[in-house]
Amino acid sequence: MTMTAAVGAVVPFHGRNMAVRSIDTTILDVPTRRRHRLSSTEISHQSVVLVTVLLENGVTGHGEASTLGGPRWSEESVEAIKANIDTYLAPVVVGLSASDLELASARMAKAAQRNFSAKAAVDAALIDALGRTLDLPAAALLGGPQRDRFPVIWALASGDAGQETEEAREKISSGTFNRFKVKIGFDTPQADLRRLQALRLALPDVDIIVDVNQGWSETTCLRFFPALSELGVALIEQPLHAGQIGGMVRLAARSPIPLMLDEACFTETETLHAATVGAGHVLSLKLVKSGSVHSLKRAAGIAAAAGLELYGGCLLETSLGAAAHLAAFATLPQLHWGTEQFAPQIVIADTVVDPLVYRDYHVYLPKGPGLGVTPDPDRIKSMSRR
Ligand code: MUC
Ligand code: MG
Repeated sequence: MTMTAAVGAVVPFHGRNMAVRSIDTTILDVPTRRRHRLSSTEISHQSVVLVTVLLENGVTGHGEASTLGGPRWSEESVEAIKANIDTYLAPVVVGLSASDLELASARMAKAAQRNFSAKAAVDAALIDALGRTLDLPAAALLGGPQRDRFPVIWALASGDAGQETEEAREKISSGTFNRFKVKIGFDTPQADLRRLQALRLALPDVDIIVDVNQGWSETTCLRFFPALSELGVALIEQPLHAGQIGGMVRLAARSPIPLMLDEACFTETETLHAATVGAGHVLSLKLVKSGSVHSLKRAAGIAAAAGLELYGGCLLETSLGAAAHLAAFATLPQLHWGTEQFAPQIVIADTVVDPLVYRDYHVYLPKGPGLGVTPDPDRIKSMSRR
């Protein structure tokens, strides 16, 4: 047998025959409790792609590909994710063992540029199937958990300070969330500031961070950061366009508030560059940016080595996608800012029978095998796009 033929050959793992027989995709339209606004788009329901991997041993694994409002937050839409998995990614993964995670990633990288949400969902489904076959939680397969619960952040994003105050108070009194991320950048900076002032007045003691989603110019930042600082804003996420790394470097050097990199850092290379030149102080980690849990862990390592702090990001995943993030986040040596995996609480009906648990202002890592959550067939059927 030649070396080339050996690479990727299907070798049953301990006789468990974990070869991938098929990969299926379904677009789900998941209703949300309220409108969610950000500078680039707004949604009143969340759409995701459910990825189902079936192994030769009969075990199934699931992953979730998330996007936000079509190809607006990033270039991926659910329609494109489905088409690209069906046409380009599934064919290069079928036949591999579910344990061939790095090989599957390498093949997917060759088959399609970027498309990180699509790739991450296939990766998560393989991990789920692997964990279910071996009766091990995903975090155990990824290096072992260092924490089993995470301080959790809720996003205030209706744009109406009155509604947001009420929502925040309800989260605090129910013991679910007491730290908040306010989405800004979809109104004028003056209106953003008035809204933040109203929120600070109503919620004097809570941690507030803001996410501008690339909505401000450097000049606007210079003018308005001091006011954000006076309001006690703890972190400013991606104020400038993702490509304006030079501007982020200049702002980071003089900002009174730490800056978080989000849309500017998808790949490990982008993360290395931004971290090296000093374009921010914190990195938001998301599977939709990394394309696999192993790549997310490498990005976390690069950022941490350069002195950045880490934040567990989201793209409004339901419990299925959130569980994949928590498995990866659990294994990191440090996760300084906790996580914003709040979306299982913003959807009217979750995709799984056993949604994530939110208690004592923490979200808990599921304990079961694989991702530790199980899709609800009836809900999946009712949410499936025809
Ligand atoms: C983002 O840019 O962080 C995550 C939470 C939220 O409210 O929006 C998303 C995307
Ligand atoms: Mg963001």
